[in-house]
Amino acid sequence: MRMIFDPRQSAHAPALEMHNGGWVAHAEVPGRAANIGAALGATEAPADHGLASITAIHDPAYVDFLRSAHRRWLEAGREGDAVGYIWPVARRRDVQLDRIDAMLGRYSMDAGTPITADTWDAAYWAAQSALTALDAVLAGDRVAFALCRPPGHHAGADYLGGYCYLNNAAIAAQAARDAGATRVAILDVDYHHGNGTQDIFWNRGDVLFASIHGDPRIDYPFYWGHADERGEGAGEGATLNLPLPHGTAIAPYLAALDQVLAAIRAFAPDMLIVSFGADTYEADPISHFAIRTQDYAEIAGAIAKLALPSVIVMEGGYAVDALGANVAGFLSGL
Ligand code: OKP
Ligand code: ZN
Repeated sequence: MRMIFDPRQSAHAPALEMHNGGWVAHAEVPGRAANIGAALGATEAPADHGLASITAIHDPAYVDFLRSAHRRWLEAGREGDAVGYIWPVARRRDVQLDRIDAMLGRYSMDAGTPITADTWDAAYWAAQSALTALDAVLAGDRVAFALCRPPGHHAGADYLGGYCYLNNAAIAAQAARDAGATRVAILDVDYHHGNGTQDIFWNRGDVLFASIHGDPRIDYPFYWGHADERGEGAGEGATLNLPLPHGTAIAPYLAALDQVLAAIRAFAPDMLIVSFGADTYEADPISHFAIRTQDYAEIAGAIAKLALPSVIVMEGGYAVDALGANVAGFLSGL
């Protein structure tokens, strides 16, 4: 299996995130990719597909913001990482401002996703890794792995959040459509709901978004991922959410996965994108499922039975020491 990663993805290293009322060390660390890379052996660098595949998903004004935010932060006399402290209340009129603090609010959903001097490059190359894994599958490989870091599934068309800046899975799904796939399914098995991916494809019937995740009534990202969210317009029924309770172990997890896989089969896609997070792991420091290292191959085995050309895109997983083994276990089951 080809495994794609660019060393420039490692330069992004935000210092702090707002967590439960205080600033704590950021959980989405470069060591995550290092641990995965060590477990997988050699990875290959992505090809540069340019900006067009990114702006096919993301608002160009948001992309400009991402590229310029840290410079604007420094120009405003600040130091360290750029992070917002004010957000427009939902449905507030869209005032266009270029003050960095206003822009951070306009283009973010939380205070856990700082922008460093290296964030744009890292996010750009993570997206290129996803696009290069897609190339492998379009060229006939049954499966390829993009070691995306930073992750992507919380990022919307015009907002960052949840450690995510560019939505790697959505960018790959759109590129697959543009390369001729008629229907694309995105299966999100990160612990957290992929709100950005859901938002991006909410009104579209050509991309199915199906997710199993911690119940958003009690878990981040709270405002998305409830069982009654099913898409709208042409996208009605092309969003599927299965929230599960804290403590979910492999048996009920596989039962939920069976439901989701049946929906994917019924959708009859030409291509599968998997947003894979290993934060369903029992010892994950910020999540609450009870999946064991040996379970990941079984989860992947069930997914592999779809027998679809598949791009695996890395999302979360914060138990850094076990991350490589969990990812390697998952990929072995494919
Ligand atoms: C990113 B991914 C706030 C903690 C919430 C955000 C979690 C982002 C997870 N007290 N942190 O889906 O793994
Ligand atoms: Zn997650």
